[in-house]
This record gives sequence, C-alpha cells and structure tokens, in this order.
Amino acid sequence: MTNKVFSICFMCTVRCPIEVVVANDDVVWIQGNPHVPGIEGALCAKGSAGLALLHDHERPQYPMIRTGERGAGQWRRASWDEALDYVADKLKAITQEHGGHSVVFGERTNLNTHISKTFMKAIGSPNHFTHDALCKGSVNTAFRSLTGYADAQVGIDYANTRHIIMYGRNIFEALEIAPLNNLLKAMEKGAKLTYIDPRVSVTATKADRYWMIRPGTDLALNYALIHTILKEKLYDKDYVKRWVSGLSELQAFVEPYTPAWAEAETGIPAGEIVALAREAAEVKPKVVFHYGYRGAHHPNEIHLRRSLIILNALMGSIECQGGLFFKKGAAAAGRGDIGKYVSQEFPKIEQPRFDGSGKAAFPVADSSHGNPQMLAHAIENEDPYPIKALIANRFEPLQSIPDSAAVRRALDKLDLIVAIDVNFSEIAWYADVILPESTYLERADSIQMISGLKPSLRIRRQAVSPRYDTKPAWLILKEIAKRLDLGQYFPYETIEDIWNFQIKDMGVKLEDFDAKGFVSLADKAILWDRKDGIKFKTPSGKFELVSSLLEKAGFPSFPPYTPIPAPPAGSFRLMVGRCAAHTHVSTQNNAFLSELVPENELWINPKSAAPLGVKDGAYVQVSSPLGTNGRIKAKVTEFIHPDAVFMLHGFGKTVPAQTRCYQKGASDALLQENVSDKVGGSPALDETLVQVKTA
Ligand SMILES: Nc1nc2c(c(=O)[nH]1)N[C@H]1C(S)=C(S)[C@@H](COP(=O)(O)OP(=O)(O)OC[C@H]3O[C@@H](n4cnc5c(=O)[nH]c(N)nc54)[C@H](O)[C@@H]3O)O[C@H]1N2
Ligand SMILES: Nc1nc2c(c(=O)[nH]1)N[C@H]1C(S)=C(S)[C@@H](COP(=O)(O)OP(=O)(O)OC[C@H]3O[C@@H](n4cnc5c(=O)[nH]c(N)nc54)[C@H](O)[C@@H]3O)O[C@H]1N2
Ligand code: SF4
Ligand SMILES: [Mo]
Repeated sequence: MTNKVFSICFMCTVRCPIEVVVANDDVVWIQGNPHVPGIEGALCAKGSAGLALLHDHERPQYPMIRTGERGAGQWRRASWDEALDYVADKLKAITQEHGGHSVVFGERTNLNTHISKTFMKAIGSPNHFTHDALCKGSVNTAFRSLTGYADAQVGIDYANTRHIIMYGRNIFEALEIAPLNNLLKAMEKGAKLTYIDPRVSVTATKADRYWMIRPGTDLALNYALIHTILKEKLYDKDYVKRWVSGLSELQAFVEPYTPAWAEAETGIPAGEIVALAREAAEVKPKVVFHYGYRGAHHPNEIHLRRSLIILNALMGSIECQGGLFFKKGAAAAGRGDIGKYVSQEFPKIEQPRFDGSGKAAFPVADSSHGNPQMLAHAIENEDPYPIKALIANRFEPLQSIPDSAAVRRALDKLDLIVAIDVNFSEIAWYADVILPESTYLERADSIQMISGLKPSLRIRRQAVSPRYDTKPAWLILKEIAKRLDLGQYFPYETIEDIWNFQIKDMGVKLEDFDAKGFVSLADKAILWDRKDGIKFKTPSGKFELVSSLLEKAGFPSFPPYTPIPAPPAGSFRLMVGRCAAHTHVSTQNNAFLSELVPENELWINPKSAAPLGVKDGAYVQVSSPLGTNGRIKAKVTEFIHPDAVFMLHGFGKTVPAQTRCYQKGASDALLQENVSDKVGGSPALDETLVQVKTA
C-alpha cells in the first residue's frame, strides 16, 4: 500500500512544495508538488537526496551529552528527559546569574521561527538572530532604503520578463525551482539573459550575453548604465515622474561615471555598456536588473544593491508584469493574519541586542534578523555584556560566519552550547548537548504563509515516523520552556494545535490542504495600480533615491565610487559560491550528494597558475591573513578572471563522524576575514585576498 503526502522540502531553505510517496512507513519517492505552478513535479538533486538524509546512520540518533573536552567527540547517550533537564538547569542558572540577555539563539529562518522567537522573548533575551545578514542583509537594507520594504517582501515575475540581467546571480546552480522554471519558460518565449560574473558559471553558459567583469567592480558598471540611461533619456518617464524622488541628485551624481570610465574599471567595453542600456530600455518595463540572492560580497555591497534596484525603478519595472512586484499577504487577499505565538505579550526586555544590530555597530541593519558576524567579538569582549550560552538551531556558526577560527575560540568562553541539528555539524560536534531534530520527512511544522502575487498557504505534513529517537524543534523548545516555568507561552500540545491557532483568523480549514497540499488565498494576481496605487513605505510615499533611512543615520545616499585596486602580484580575490548538488554546509556528508560532488576545487586562471607551478588536478594550499587552510585540488581554467580564485562554500569538515566528507576540500570560512558592509549589514565574503602554493 502506498500513499502520497504533500509536504515541503527542507534539503535547502528554498522550501519547494513536494509530494512524498510512502509505503510501509518508508519514503519510496519524492517529487515536486505537481499542483503548484512553476513546480509541476520538479525537484532538484538535493531534494531527491532527502531519501539519503532520512536513512543516514551517520546522523545524531538520540540526545547526547558531552563527556570529554569540547570537540573531542566523547558523548554519552541521554534520554530526552535527561537532556532537556540538563539544558533547562544550565539555562536557569545562567539566566538567574547573568540575565536572559546572556543567552543567544541563532537559527536559519524556518517555519517555526515564530516559536523560537517566542522562546527568546519568554526567557527575556533580545538575542535571537537569523542567517539573514550573512546571506543578504545588504539587499534587505538596500530595499528598505529605497522602497520601505525588505527584500523578502519583493518578488520577481520571471515568467513574463523579456530581459533579465544577472550579476553573479547564478540561478542555474544556486537554484530555486519555481523561479528557475519560470525563467526557462520566459527564455523559451524569447526573453534574453545577460549574465555578469568574473567566473563562467553554469548560468553564464545559458546566457545570451556574458561579461567576465573584474571582481568587485559591478557598481562602476551600474553607475555607467545609470549615466547612459539618464543621458539618453531611456528611462520610463511617466513612472519616474510619478513615483521616483531625487532624480536630479542622481543625475548630478552619475555625471562623471561615463561608460569609458567604467570600461577602465570593469574591463567591459564602453560600447557594450551603452548597448545593454539601450537594449534593456527597449523592453521596459518588462526588464529585470536582478538585485541578487546572496548579497554579501564586498564592503560597499549596499550601494551595489541600491544601484540594481534603482535601475529597475528607472525602467519602471517595479510593480509590473515581467518585472519586480511587492508581495501581497493575507490582508491584501481580504483575510485575517496568520497566527504567530510571538505576538503574545511578554515582559519588557531592557537590554540592547548583543550584536549592535539597528544600533551602534549597524544602525540601519534589520534588527529583526541581527548581525551574527558580531558573535565572536561580543563573546570575547563581553561587549556589550557577557554572553554565556548559545543555542544553535538549524544554523552552523562554525562554517557560516567568516573567520570561523575566531568563532571557535570565542565559543570556548561559553558555559553552554546547545545544538539542535539533523547532522553531526561542526557546531553539533562542538556543543555540550546535541538535541537531534527529526528530519523534515519525519516531522510536521508550522504552516507556511507564502506572500506573492497570489498569496497562499503551504503545509509540511509528516511523511513517515522518525527513524531514530528524535523530535521536532517546536516540541523541543516547548519542553525546555516548560522546565523553566515558561510553558504558558507555548499553548499547544500537538502540531494540529499549532496549525489551528495559525489559521483561526484566515477563513481556512485544515481539510482545505488535503487536495493539493496548499491553499490559494487569491484567484488572480494582485498588482497595484501603477498610476496611483503603489504603496511605497518610505516617509515620502515615493521611491526615494535620496534615502530618508540612510541620510537620517548619517550615511550619504550617493558616496563617491571608491576604485577597486587590482590585487598585488601573487594575490587573488577569493570568491565563493554554491553548486547545484549541495546546500551551503549541510549536505557534504549526504550519501548521494557526496558522490556527485565529493570535494571543492580551487578555480584558478592558467595565467595565474603557471608562475606558481600550479597544475590542474594537483593539490594546493590557500593562505589568507588569517592563516593557511587545508588542501584543495586546483582546477586550472580559463573560465575565471585572472584576479580571482573561486571555491565552493561548505567543505573542509573536521567531524570524523561524517566519514563521507571528513577533511575533504577546504573551508572558505577559515580564510575569510570578518569584514562587513557597516551600512547594509552583510559580511564581505568575496573580499579577502589569498595566496596559493602547491601542497
Ligand atoms: N563562509 C561563508 N559563509 C556563509 C556563506 C558563504 O558562502 N561562505 N553563505 C551565506 C549564506 S548565503 C547563507 S544563506 C548562510 C547559511 O547558513 P546556515 O543556515 O548555517 O547553513 P545551512 O547549510 O543552510 O544549514 C546549517 C545547519 O542546519 C542543519 N539542518 C539542516 N536541516 C535541518 C533541520 O531540519 N533541522 C535542524 N535543526 N537542523 C537542520 C544542518 O545540518 C547545518 O548544520 O550562510 C552564509 N554564510
Ligand atoms: N544548490 C543550491 N542552491 C541554493 C542554495 C544552496 O546552498 N545550494 N542556497 C540558496 C541561498 S540561501 C542563496 S543566498 C542563493 C545564492 O545564490 P547566488 O547569489 O546566485 O549564488 P552564490 O553561489 O552565492 O554565487 C555567487 C556568484 O557570484 C560570483 N561573484 C563573485 N564575485 C563577484 C563579483 O564581483 N561580481 C559578480 N558579478 N559576480 C561575482 C561568483 O563567481 C558566483 O558564481 O542560492 C540559493 N540556492
Ligand atoms: S531547491 Fe531543491 S533542495 Fe531546495 S527546497 Fe527546492 S527541491 Fe528542496
Ligand atoms: Mo543565502
């Protein structure tokens, strides 16, 4: 007997809707949910490899309490009661002595984030952070500075675009299924793809136009594009007149940034820059200057991301078919809001955040996400106060924060490290207690609100029973809270209680999910009227080129461009990124995926490799100002700019229990200096200069 369960993939946080085929309480097949437009049955390699995660015996199988030194891998098995009591007792002692704010909770945003935030509010800590700043904090701030909305409230209508210009948005490898399928549909109908990257990624190979830009100089290119668009009056005059403020300031600012100037900076011929501006304008407003997914490359990231969003505004492509749109939520569809436990009343928290997010260190960053790159600094320096405990839930501070050796050193000062994970990640191995979560196929989670042109709800239902002695995080957190006498903030026993609470004001019933695994909240795409209805959330109600948000905080909207010097001879800019077969730092030990891509390689141009005696396929060592890191195989290729080298993120693991990926390849986080865009909020993950020598 087989049955089909609609659920939500979690092999990466794109969270595609899936259909899971189950026989005898085991998963036999996973495919994309055939009913969801853009998905239509599709799944990526990582999604298929969910089977290998489910059946993996190299994952934590029961709660464990450390018996040896941190990181030594000596554990004893504990019952859930014992492990939860242990964590609660420690937390009680720590919060009594040092206050709730001495606890930090880090997680990759997930369906239960409203519950994790509830947990932190209940214990009186402002210190919940997500991965957001490390991924795209500067994109978030750039959007807020121009439109009043965060990037997460903006989407792209790929299916109807006629030209999309991507700057290192490597969508064919760093993928999201529905957007990619929709882009492919548009390309079949003749849409153009322009791709710009110092490296020939898979996306480059699919593009109509590809430019190997000099690393870090995309902003110069954009200023020249804006220069051309304004000079030749290629912009959407009606849209700009109605919605955009500050055009004359922008015009004066870009005056010196001619295509000829940009050619010298970027290596892209001036004539081609002018041609792109004209070509894009021909199909406006159905043109997208992609604002990026990972927006954490360089210290001037905020201005690169702003320039991209500005290009869209000039094309009139914000809030239109084939362009960008503001995502519409339940309210726009005439429904009540989704219930969130974090909306309860909590005792007031007086202490500031540990990371200076929204305050001193990062005045305009999004403090609802925080700035985790401050973790090591805050712990080491007790700045602004001592931190005593870290709970890492579905987040890997030892590989996802630059300068991971500094993070590891800082963790040594903590009294308690708890890891809630499905793998023996670096942080789980370094923790005091591992609370193993059931995998996404073995658990159900909070309902997902999908805002968009057609808002909808999706559900992750449990497909099979847990293979091992594991629990869902929403239950783990409730159980800890109960032991801290804070159970009243978690008024649920089962996932159905959570679901019913979430949908109680939405006019939706749980049975409504049965037929297709989702519930649509609107029949038609909701687009605001471009003449009068666009609700920019800036103080002026306009798209603000001169940003109230930035200027008020003392940051100029248009600081002069700082030229990017070429690396000194023998040094290279370290670029990092993803491949289609892996998720960040999570899947390197997956039995299927480790076969597809077992280790990372160092891409290096033959012109750079030859003087160093580096041969294709030979192992090399990479050094940065932080030290030398492991061994990595050289991939000598013309397909990368000579100023740069490139490696996949997520390798160089040190946990022996992960035998398939143990010590394979090198870790980017050990090499990257912890430098940030202090305005936008992201770390500059592609900024560090490295040297290469044969190993
Ligand atoms: N050096 C460097 N740092 C980076 C990046 C980079 O390229 N280089 N990229 C940045 C970007 S774009 C992002 S988005 C972040 C991502 O940063 P992270 O969120 O830290 O990375 P992930 O690999 O998505 O997942 C982290 C952890 O989640 C665990 N996990 C997976 N599934 C589950 C689950 O169902 N339950 C629980 N409890 N745990 C689970 C994994 O085992 C892993 O330990 O990293 C950022 N940091
Ligand atoms: N398979 C897979 N897909 C994923 C994820 C995953 O882990 N695995 N993670 C998801 C997440 S959280 C994110 S943030 C996205 C990331 O999606 P992207 O931002 O598209 O991907 P990255 O792999 O981080 O790659 C960035 C690209 O930027 C290029 N680059 C480096 N420096 C420069 C530069 O100066 N200029 C230009 N123009 N390009 C440069 C690199 O060569 C690389 O090809 O992917 C999402 N999709
Ligand atoms: S992109 Fe792949 S791994 Fe990520 S959620 Fe979708 S199917 Fe799963
Ligand atoms: Mo990301």
